[in-house]
Amino acid sequence: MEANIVVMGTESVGKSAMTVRLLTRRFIGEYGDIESIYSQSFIVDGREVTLNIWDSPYSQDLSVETSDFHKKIQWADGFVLVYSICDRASFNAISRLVQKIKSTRDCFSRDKVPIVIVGNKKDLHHRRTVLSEEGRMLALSMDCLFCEVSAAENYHSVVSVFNGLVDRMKDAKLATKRPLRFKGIVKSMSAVFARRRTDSL
Ligand SMILES: Nc1nc2c(ncn2[C@@H]2O[C@H](COP(=O)(O)OP(=O)(O)OP(=O)(O)O)[C@@H](O)[C@H]2O)c(=O)[nH]1
Ligand SMILES: [Mg+2]
Repeated sequence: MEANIVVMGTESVGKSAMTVRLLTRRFIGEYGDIESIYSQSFIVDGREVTLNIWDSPYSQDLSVETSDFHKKIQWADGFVLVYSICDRASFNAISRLVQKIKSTRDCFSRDKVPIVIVGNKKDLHHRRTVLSEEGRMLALSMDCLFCEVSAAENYHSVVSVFNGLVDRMKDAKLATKRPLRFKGIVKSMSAVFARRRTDSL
């Protein structure tokens, strides 16, 4: 069983921090400009589950119909769209990104697209410029999940983002009555991560 997840959002919102936190439980502070697809396998109920997570630095080209953007959209089973609660522009970019993903996906399939919108850097509450309620309302209006997290301070909140997304991906497959690729994944990703794993980082 395998699921492809793309992490997107504008510059320095914490895409790499969240990805690395999920895969290693650690927050290392600086992440550079590395573009990677990280694959991590877990043994769940005796079966192997692999999450392939594509993390890349923000590129202005997202606004253009680039082949790279299309490649990502086609490849993904689900999307993690990140903004920073201290960066209004990063929040404003999210709705356009959702629209672009949905319109691009419509060309390929009629499936409901599993998306989670994430407000990161919750620990910087004294610098907050985007209210929780704004994030929640945006997600509701675009039929996406919503979470606020701190990749810097909280591992479990990051796990819950991916946990929610995996649930959504399962629902999407069920709704379209396509073969269920995620059958057997336990509800709690914390339980998954507590088990034996093969790190690729
Ligand atoms: N305080 C705080 N800082 C964070 C958090 N997450 C990330 N950062 C910091 O924000 C900066 C950018 O984090 P990255 O993970 O590199 O951001 P990114 O979205 O991957 O950026 P690009 O790859 O350049 O697009 C780094 O200095 C991180 O240490 C968080 O939850 N809280
Ligand atoms: Mg990055």
